[in-house]
Amino acid sequence: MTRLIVVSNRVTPPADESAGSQGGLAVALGEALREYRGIWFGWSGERVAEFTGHLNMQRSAGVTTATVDLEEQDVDEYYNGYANKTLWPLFHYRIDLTEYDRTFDAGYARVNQRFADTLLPIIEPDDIIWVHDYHLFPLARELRQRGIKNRIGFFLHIPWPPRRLLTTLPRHEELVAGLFDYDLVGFQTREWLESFCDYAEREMDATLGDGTVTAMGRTVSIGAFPIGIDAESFHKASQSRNALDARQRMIDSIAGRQMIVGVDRLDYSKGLEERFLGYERFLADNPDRCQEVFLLQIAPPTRAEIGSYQEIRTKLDALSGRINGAYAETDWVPVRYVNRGYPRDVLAGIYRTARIGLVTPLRDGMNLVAKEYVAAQDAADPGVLILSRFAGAALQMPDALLVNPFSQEEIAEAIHQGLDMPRAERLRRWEPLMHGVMTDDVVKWRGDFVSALEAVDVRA
Ligand code: GDG
Repeated sequence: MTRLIVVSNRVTPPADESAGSQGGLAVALGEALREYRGIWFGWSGERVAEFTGHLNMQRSAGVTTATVDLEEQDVDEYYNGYANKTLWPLFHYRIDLTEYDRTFDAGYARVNQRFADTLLPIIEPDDIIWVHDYHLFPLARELRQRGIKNRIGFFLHIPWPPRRLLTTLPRHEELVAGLFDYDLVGFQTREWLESFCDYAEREMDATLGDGTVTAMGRTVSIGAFPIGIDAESFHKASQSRNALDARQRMIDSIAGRQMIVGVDRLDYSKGLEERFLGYERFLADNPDRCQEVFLLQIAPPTRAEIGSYQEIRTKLDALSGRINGAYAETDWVPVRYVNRGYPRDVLAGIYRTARIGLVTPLRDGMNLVAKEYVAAQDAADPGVLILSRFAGAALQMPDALLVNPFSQEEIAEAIHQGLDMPRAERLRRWEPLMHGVMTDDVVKWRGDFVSALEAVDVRA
C-alpha cells in the first residue's frame, strides 16, 4: 500500500482534539497521514551539541512522527540563517532585509543532506514523498543522488518572487535547479506560479508545456493549489464553550464599542507597522467617531533570535505606545497590543466578536487568518473582512474590502466603510466568502495536491 511521507522543517504532531490549539495544517496533514499510513518527518525543534542522525519515532493521535535534533550551528546557519535571513525576506520582496552569507549557504546544504541521510532508510519503494516549503528546496536533489526514485512533490507556502528580485541572490540558479528533481511543484496561486515560469523561461531557457516546465533535460509538473483551513471545524470552534467564554469576556470589556481585530505572527511581512499607521490615520481623520472603536492586535513573537524581528518588535512597541499616548482617554485605549498566542477556540471566539477583521500583509503566500475570520462569523450578523491585495488569499476573496496595505488612506477609509456597512451589505459580501472558505478547505487542498502527485507521468 502506498504510504505518504510528509517532510517539513518543523513537525507539529497532531494533538488530542481536546487540546484545541493545533493549526489547520497540522490537522489536515494529520488526517492525510492517517489515511495513507504515513510518516511526518522533520526537525524536532531541539538543539544538541553534535548531530547524531538519531530518528525519534513516535505515534500520537494516530500519526507517526519521525524527528531529528539539529546542532546549534545548523540552527544558526540553516534555520535562522539561509531560510529566515535570506530566503524569507527575499521571497517576500524585501531585498533590503535580505542577508547573504556563504556560511548560511553551507549550513542550508548540510541540513538538507542530513535530512536526506536520515530519511533514506525509512523510505519504501511505493512511498510518495511530499516536501514542504523554502527550508527544503534541495531535498529532492539530495534524495535522488542517494538513489531514491519515488514520486516527490514540493509545495511552496510563500510567494515566488519576481525574477529580477530572485536574481539578486547569489547562486540562485542552483537553488531553482533543485526544484527540477521534484515530480510536482505546487504554488499557492497562479500569480506565484506565473512568476516561477517567468524565471524558468528567462533565466533557464525553459520550455513551458501544459502544466509542465522543462529545463536542463528534466520536466517537472507545476500547479496552483490554494491552501484552505479546516473550515467546518473552525466554524464549530467559534461556537464552542471556550469561544463563547472568550466572546463574553471581550463583550464585557468593550462597553458597546466595535472591535477591529488583527492576528499575525510578529513578522515584518504582515504589514503591522503600516496597519497601525493606517488605524492612526482613521483616528486622526474621525475625531468624533474614534472612541466608538478599538483595535485588538494579537501578535505572538516568532524568530526572535533574528535582528530584523527584534527591530520590528521595537518599532511596534513604540508605535502602539505613541498612538495610545496621543489618543487614549481615562476609560478607553485605542490599541490593545498583545504579544502572546491564544488557543485556537479562544481565537475563534475573538474573531466572531470583531466587527472588522483587519488582515493587511505587505506580501503573503496565502494568509489563513483571513479565512479563519470569515469562518468564525455569525451567519445572522457577520463582520467585515479588510484584506490586503497582496495576500494570495485576495485572489479567492474578491468580496472582502481589498486595500493596498502600504496606503494609510485606503486602510483608514476601509475601516470607516466597514464600521458603517449595513447588515444587508455585510451579508452580501460574507456569504460568497464563506462559501469559498467552506468549499476550498484544507482537505480539498491536500487531496488535490496528493492526487496531482499520484497522477504525474513519472520519468522512466
Ligand atoms: C505561511 C505563509 C500561508 C496566529 N496567532 C495565533 C495563532 N495563529 C495562527 C493563525 C493562522 C496561522 O497562525 C498563521 O497563518 P498565516 O497563513 O496567516 O501565516 P504564516 O504563519 O506566515 O504561514 C502563509 C501559510 O503558511 C499556509 O500555507 O497562508 O501565507 O506565510 O492559522 O490562526 N494560532 C493560535 N493562537 C495565536 O495566538 N492558536
